[in-house]
Amino acid sequence: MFIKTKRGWEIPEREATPEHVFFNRRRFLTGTAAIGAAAALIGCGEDKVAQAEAESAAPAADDPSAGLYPFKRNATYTLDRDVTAEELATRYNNYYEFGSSKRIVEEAQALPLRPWMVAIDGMVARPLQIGIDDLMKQMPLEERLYRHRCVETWSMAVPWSGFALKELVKLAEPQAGAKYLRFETFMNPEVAPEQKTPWYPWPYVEGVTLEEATNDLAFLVTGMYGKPAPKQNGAPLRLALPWKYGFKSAKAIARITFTDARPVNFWQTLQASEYGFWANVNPEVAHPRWSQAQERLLGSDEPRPTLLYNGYGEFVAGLYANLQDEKLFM
Ligand SMILES: Nc1nc2c(c(=O)[nH]1)N[C@H]1C(S)=C(S)[C@@H](COP(=O)(O)O)O[C@H]1N2
Ligand SMILES: [Mo]
Repeated sequence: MFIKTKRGWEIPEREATPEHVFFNRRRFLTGTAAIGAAAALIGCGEDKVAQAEAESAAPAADDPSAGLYPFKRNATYTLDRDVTAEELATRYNNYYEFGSSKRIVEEAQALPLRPWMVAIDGMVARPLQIGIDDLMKQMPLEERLYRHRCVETWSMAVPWSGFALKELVKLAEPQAGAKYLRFETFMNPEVAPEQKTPWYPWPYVEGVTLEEATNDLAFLVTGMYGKPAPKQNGAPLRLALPWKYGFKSAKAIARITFTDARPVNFWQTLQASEYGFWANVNPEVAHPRWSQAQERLLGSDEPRPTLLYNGYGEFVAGLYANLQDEKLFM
């Protein structure tokens, strides 16, 4: 964040990184990591950085799922805007395990994707440990065009590949008392050194209600742009909850726990006054530090109006009809 490699489509850093504003100060006071990273960048021209990223961002040639792509597109989900250029959607990321800047492509390549076990446990008929490739074999694979809206106000539109979360719920056979799903990202400080920092509540945790999880729109992502997802976008398994702010869409999921206790998510643990459990997109409910009325698509400098539920009200508004006392929009 100290050295800015400016590109036309980038949102000014002061607008684009508010999620971690509080914590950077502490990081600055306590650590020299950021200074080291900045020094490394000084010695490295933009072209070289771009080239290194291009080489490292391609899905691994030996990915055993590569032959399954592309998946058939589900025509139910259509966009009101162009699909974001792949180059932008796969180079401008939030992935705090690998750093708090938007340029973590190179760092993320350290994550090994196989073997990748997903634990499905808690209040289910039979707790399960399943490899990602076995899981994909059992799921109806499809492609969906979804909008994505980060709480920081940038947005994109992506062709995600994967399967409906409700299909995994079926596989898991939740017990009668299960009310929530809790998602946990991998924990491995050796490959994700940021996980050694004490001021973040690792591992990254997210959660939804069982009712949200079985809504048609809730999607588990394995790929994007007709290929396995690159590591920086959350391979081999991430969420896409397009009616919620982007932080709900946890990356690199290693555990899914069915529970009767509402999960406390990563950002809520850090700053409960700014980030809650529901985090549904609403242009009229401002974040405490900025307005949510508008957003900016990656690749465009034009602000455009934010949509209630990010434009997915017809699918999800009914989930919240009886929850008006909850803080649904933060
Ligand atoms: N494990 C993990 N998942 C995460 C994050 C993160 O830092 N770690 N960032 C979230 C945020 S704030 C956003 S906006 C999206 C960004 O996804 P993208 O990099 O594919 O655009 O991932 C979400 N999932
Ligand atoms: Mo975000």
